[in-house]
Amino acid sequence: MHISKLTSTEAHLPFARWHGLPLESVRLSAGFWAAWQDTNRRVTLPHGLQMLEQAGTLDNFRVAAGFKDAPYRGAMTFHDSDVYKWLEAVAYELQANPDPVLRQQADEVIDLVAAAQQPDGYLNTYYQLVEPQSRWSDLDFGHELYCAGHLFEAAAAYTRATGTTRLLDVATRFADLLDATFGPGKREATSGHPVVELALVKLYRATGNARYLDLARFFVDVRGRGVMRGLGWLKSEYHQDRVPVREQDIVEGHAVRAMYLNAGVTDLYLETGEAALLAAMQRQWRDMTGGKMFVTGGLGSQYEGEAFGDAYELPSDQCYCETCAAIGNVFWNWRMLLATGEARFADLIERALFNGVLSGLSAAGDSFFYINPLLSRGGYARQPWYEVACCPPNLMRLLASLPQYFMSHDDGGLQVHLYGTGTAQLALESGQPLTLSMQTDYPWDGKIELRIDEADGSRWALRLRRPGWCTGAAVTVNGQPVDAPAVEAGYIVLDRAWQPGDVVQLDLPMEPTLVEAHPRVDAVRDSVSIQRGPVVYCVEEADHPGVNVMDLRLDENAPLRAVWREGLVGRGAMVVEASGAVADLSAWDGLLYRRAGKRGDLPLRPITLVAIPYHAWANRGANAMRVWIPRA
Ligand code: FUB
Ligand code: ZN
Repeated sequence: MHISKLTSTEAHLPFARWHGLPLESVRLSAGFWAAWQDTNRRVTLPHGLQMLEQAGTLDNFRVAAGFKDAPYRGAMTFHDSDVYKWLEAVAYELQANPDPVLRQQADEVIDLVAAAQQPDGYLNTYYQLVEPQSRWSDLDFGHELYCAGHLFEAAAAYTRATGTTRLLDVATRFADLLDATFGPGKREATSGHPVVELALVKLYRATGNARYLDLARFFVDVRGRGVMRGLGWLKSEYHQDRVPVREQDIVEGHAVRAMYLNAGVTDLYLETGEAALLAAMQRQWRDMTGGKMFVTGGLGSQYEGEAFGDAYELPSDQCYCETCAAIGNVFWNWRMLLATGEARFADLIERALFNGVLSGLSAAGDSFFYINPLLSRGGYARQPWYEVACCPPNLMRLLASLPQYFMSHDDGGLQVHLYGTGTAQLALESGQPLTLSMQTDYPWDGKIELRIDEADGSRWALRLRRPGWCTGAAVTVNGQPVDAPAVEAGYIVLDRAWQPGDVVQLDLPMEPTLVEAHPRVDAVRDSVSIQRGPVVYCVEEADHPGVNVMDLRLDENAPLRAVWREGLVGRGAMVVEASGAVADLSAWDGLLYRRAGKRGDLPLRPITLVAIPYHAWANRGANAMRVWIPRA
């Protein structure tokens, strides 16, 4: 199918199997994600601006611009990136919902950023204010290229949203300085924290300047010489610098760094078609999903280095699971999906979004988790902001740009990856509009209705993702069951001449199920977690008063019941009730170890377990919580 007037940054990538749609063409109007987007718009974005002010992050730009005389605020070299991510989030928001107040606020911030830039294009308020003689002296940890990357992403998004180039001009001046400084025969080194790679690709797409793509490729090529310092017991692998990108087989080191690098490497594949890059990505993906990913889509098993651990090292309590790592997982998998057209990547996007990403944000939208454990003994609460505030504005930009992950297209038709109530409005090359609406209560209900509102009657394939968690998907077109529909790479393919008024109904049965982990995952052996559709559940203290949730057991043979709980954490949610028990540990009083008794000799008191969506935990106080529950 030929869709015209595509201006998305992902449109028509030379080596993409599928192409992204312009952000503004897909709109979520009601239901689960629309409510989160609304909270992001009304609460989280304004809160972010207030926090950037309070933390002194904006003042750093005022001081660097000479508007104010004060010391640099913050303990890190990379606070500038929080401003850039906020601006990027605002750009996506403005693209969908022009808002003069928000626009004015963002323009004022952009004025500050522009005023802080040095005449040669350099921009980093930490180095300008604290170590002016030390530019590019600590690429491993200085984060100058990291901040530059976030600036480039914001600039590309803001220009697309508003048509103004003020921020883009700042970005290209800085990128030109990078181009003059780094490269073959120049400084042959790269950043200890990736992101500049994917950002330069975005800048290339926004400007058409191929030097930015070349520089992205250089930063990928120069990586992997084992020269970076590492952190703690992690050596250069902490920075993904142990082996060259094309030879890497495993995910290792700092999880956010790994995800951002892989997103950039996949971008490079999408532009160049270099098979070795995609092959390395496929190997890493298998390593990650085969042994190093939490059931929530969270990443990072170790506090030390916020890093991936060994295969099957997936501790529920001491895991890291930084919100940014789950978001990075979405970024990378989106690019893998565009590159391959395989549903397993969209499945993973969905897993991360509903679970390990969303747990990072409170239901009210104004406090955040940085670390997302799968087990808490209590006392762990979201914070309004952090000294290292990378996660909050990352959530803001992801939520504001969420519709772009719902659909894609190719010459043969449209693909639907995520489900939610809303519309897609596209212009076909015939000049006719193509309008689709989707109606669903997903993720609480698996029934999805898609209606073709406007079409030109041409033949094309509508592909609907059949989620990996789903067995027995059923589909009808205009009320007629489609028996044994064609399924390709995880997508149900409906290939026909579509007419206005055509209705597709997809039914994804959504029974609560128990999930177990590979037997080598020591930390959760003999335990199960509850999942319903894409949503991972947990048990929280608030629903089991007077009971220590660490003593809960689940009866795997009893049925699970999904029950709608009105008003749960504000919006209401489907909870899952299960039969289980509380273990009586009185025989253990005063003991930590003892001669082993018989398996199952603990007295058990029956109880009904109430499991809530994992993403909704810790909204009723700093409760104890666990995702994995020992079997009774
Ligand atoms: O180093 C920049 C960001 O801060 C990382 O991505 C996060 O893990 C946090 O350490
Ligand atoms: Zn973060």
